[in-house]
Amino acid sequence: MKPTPLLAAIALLSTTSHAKTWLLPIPQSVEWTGYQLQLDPDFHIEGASNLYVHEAAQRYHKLITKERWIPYQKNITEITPLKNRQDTLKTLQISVEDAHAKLDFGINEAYNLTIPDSGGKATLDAATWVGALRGLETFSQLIIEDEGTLVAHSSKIQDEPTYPHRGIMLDTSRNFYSVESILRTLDAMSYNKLNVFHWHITDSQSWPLHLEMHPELAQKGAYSPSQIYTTADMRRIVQHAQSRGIRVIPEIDMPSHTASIAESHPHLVACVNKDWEVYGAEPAPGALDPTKNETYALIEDIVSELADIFPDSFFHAGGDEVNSHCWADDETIGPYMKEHGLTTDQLWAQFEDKVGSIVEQNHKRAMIWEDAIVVAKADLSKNVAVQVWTTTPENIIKLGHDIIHSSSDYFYLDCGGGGWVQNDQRYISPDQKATPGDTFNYGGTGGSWCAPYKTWQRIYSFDMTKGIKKQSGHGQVLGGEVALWSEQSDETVLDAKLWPRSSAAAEIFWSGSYDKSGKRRVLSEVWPRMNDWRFRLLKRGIGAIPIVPQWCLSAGT
Ligand code: CP6
Repeated sequence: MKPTPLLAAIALLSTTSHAKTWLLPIPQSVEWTGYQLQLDPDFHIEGASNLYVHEAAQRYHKLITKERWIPYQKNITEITPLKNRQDTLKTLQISVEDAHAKLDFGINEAYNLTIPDSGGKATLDAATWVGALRGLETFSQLIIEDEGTLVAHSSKIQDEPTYPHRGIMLDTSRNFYSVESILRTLDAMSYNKLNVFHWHITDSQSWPLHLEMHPELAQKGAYSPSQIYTTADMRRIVQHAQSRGIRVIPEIDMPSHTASIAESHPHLVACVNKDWEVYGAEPAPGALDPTKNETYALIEDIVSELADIFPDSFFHAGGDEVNSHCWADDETIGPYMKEHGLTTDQLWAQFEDKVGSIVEQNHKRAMIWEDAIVVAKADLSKNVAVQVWTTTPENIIKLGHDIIHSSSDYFYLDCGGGGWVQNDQRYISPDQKATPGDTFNYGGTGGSWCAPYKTWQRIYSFDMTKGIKKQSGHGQVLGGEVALWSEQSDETVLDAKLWPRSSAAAEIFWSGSYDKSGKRRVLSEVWPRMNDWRFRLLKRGIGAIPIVPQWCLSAGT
């Protein structure tokens, strides 16, 4: 799969000259070889090496012939004049080295795709079946409608992801999302070569998760009986994701963000119904009681049941935003802390350590939010992967932990981040301070806590490598995730909040913030591609929002 020096040199030339293309995310190297080929009426895809490749080949065949997409940017002709169309493209031949690799962290997603200038047979060679899926997606993006016929562009593409972990986090607790809307999101993720669905299933506001071992949790904790994910729903989501090369990482946020557990287990949750501005991060404060054995028994049940439903090797155990008063003011936890001489942070660190062991006993690798390390100073196994949302990544990496970038200033798609908290004072607008009682997150006067809106350009401008030191003993950047917290989202706005902003993230996660020659990717090159991609997503049933007035497109770009 290694590029030959000659090919690499040509690829370098063609990418640095800003070849116009509509591929997104942009492959590591693209070489246009000069021809536009008509897709044969009998065009077919061969070499389905396993069920997933077979299904994907059928999906993409249908998509290619149905979508008939006409791009706004017509001319990649600037670098490769169109030639005649006498040769048709008859076949796409797929070959896969490893058709049975387990879909998991680090699976090889590399592929080589060649559409020969002579027409006939295109080839897609991939190390694994997932690589074949990624290549099929790229192939579909090379097909457009031109003057009424479907055409492909002869090209040689060598591609692989820069980062192995490329995700979207969805919060299904603050507001509920139907299974259908989640399946549609998985489809859209696969179009963007995103490969991790981080499912923040539960939080303080609702517990939409049915568990066989503890049906009372959802019975009492869900918003309604119809807003519960059954075991069958979860298996369906995992299966749909798996067949698109997407891992599903479930998150049970704890010890904080657990007021919904109190609906069924009131004695296991502290500070429920107290003043949220003192006891929590947002309305519905509540944190699991870390001093009770019963708490850990419940966690063990939850983790072991989910470990079976979700085959991925990662399990996200939350671990964010423990409030310093919640435990200290509790009538049994407070005295316990005094007796054992423990601060909130120390008790929190102990909790994280115990939960980490439970996760390990279930043969999973724990992933947690940065807070447990940054705030609680927990000294956890270096195997724990840390999701960074406020701190400088190097602070975590130097401790030996791998990280996932989720900077709230760039990657939070609903509430979060940027400019509205200054000197510990919350601001409603640049010239108006918030006063106690303003309800943040809930759209009242404090709704602007969810500002500023992160544009796709802002997301794209995140530098995945900034401040990262590569030293032995240091952790690594596994990738990134955009996060759709859902205080002000549900499925009525799902597509609009995700797309095409998540496509901007998908490109820097897959292609990297810098191109092969070390140059930062520039928005002037990206935007026409992003625009075409937005329309293509629309064609595929994804409600991606416009990025410019239509006027800009007819005025000629
Ligand atoms: N919910 C949970 C949230 C947030 C976090 N965890 C959050 C915090 C701050 C901002 C946005 C979101 N809503 N469970 C933090 C990881 Cl700005």
